[in-house]
Formats: sequence, C-alpha cells, structure tokens
Amino acid sequence: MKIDVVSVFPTYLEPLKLSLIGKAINEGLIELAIHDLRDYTHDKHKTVDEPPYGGGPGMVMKPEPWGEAIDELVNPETILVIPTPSGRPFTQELAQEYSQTKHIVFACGRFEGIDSRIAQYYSSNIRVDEVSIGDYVLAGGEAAVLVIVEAAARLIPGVLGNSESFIDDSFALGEMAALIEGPVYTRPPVWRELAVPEILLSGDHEKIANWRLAQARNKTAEIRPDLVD
Ligand code: JDN
Repeated sequence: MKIDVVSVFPTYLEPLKLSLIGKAINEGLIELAIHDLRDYTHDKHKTVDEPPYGGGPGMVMKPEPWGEAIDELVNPETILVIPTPSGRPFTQELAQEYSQTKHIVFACGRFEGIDSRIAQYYSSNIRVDEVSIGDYVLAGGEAAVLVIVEAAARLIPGVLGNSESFIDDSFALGEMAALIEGPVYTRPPVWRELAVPEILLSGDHEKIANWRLAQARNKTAEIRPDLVD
C-alpha cells in the first residue's frame, strides 16, 4: 500500500515512521511519502490561504496549490481522503476498506478548511472521501490522518504480530462484532488488595470465553447503549 500525505506541517506526520507503521514501512508493506503543500506554491510568501468568499471568520485554503499537489500524486485508482468535521464518520469498516486500498492520498486542511472545489473537482475522476474521526473539531487534518492510517495499517496482513492480533478487538467485524472489550488483567494475581477475577485463573477456557462475552455485553450496554441490539 502506498500512502501520500500533503500538509503545511509535514513534520506533524513524522510519528507515522515510528513503532508499528515504521516497521511496516521498513518491511516494505507500506510506502509512505509526506509532502509540504508550500512546495506547490509559486509566490514569494508561499501563500496557501485567503479570506473566505461571503465573509466570516478565519481563512480558507486556496485551491491552486492543492490542485498542483494532487495532480502530481493521484492516479485513477487513488482514493483521495480529506479529513473534515463535516465528513462521513470514520469507522472500523472504512479502516478495513482502506487497509485493502492500493493508494491513498491524504489532504490535510488547516484553518477553516480547503476550498470546496477541490473535493468537487477530483470527485468526477476518482473516489474522494471526506472523513470525520469524531464529533469534535481539530485544528487541522493531520491528527486525523495519524488516526486513520494507524487504524488501517494494523489491518494489513503481516503488520501485526501474533502477540498483537486483532480478531478480538472492540469494534472488530466478526465474533465480537460491535461490542467493546471487557476488562483485561495480567500478573500479579493480587495488586494493592485488588484480585484478578478468579475465573480467569481457572483454566476453563469455555467458561472464560462466556464470562468475557458477558462482561463485554454489560460494559457495552452501560457505556455504549447505541451499540446494543
Ligand atoms: O476532523 B477535524 O476535526 C478537522 C478539523 C479541521 C480540518 C480537518 C479536520 N481542517 C481544518 C480544521
């Protein structure tokens, strides 16, 4: 999978070179390129923003630098992902889809966002996803890209080791579908007078599986009633 990210803060994306994704890059499972939007400007001040037409607060990102950057990066099979609070919700299902995508270009907006003609223009030739990672407002798309890439990358076969396998994940599609995980414990068996639930030490794997499912159901009903049938 190839990932291109365009941003006015390219160093914001450096954490993608660490840990799990860094290893996947080193192993050739992911190819990552980070681009500075200002490299696609031509004026002395490398201008990327202007006041909004129609008035209002803040600044809007000019379409021309974005057009030059995206023209250079996309091909007909690319998905162009634009993080924005007004986008479709980013879900585990979309992460799964991105994990099977050959090429994604992420366009990180700042200020009040990117001139809407960018999404409009590219939509007539390639898939454009305007995506929101949650109902809150960030200062720009960069932190959302870190979230989206991490969620998708760990689903690429070979990226996770056996010790960090994802079949039981909260939100995973499959056995534990749409349930959030219950509590987890490790040694020691008693810590500051708090004991690990005895059933987890019993060695009875069927009972343990049933207990975990009940815990997951109870916790989901309590804190995410929207996920319960
Ligand atoms: O997903 B976000 O909250 C988000 C906020 C901004 C953005 C992109 C994404 N660009 C400017 C603000």
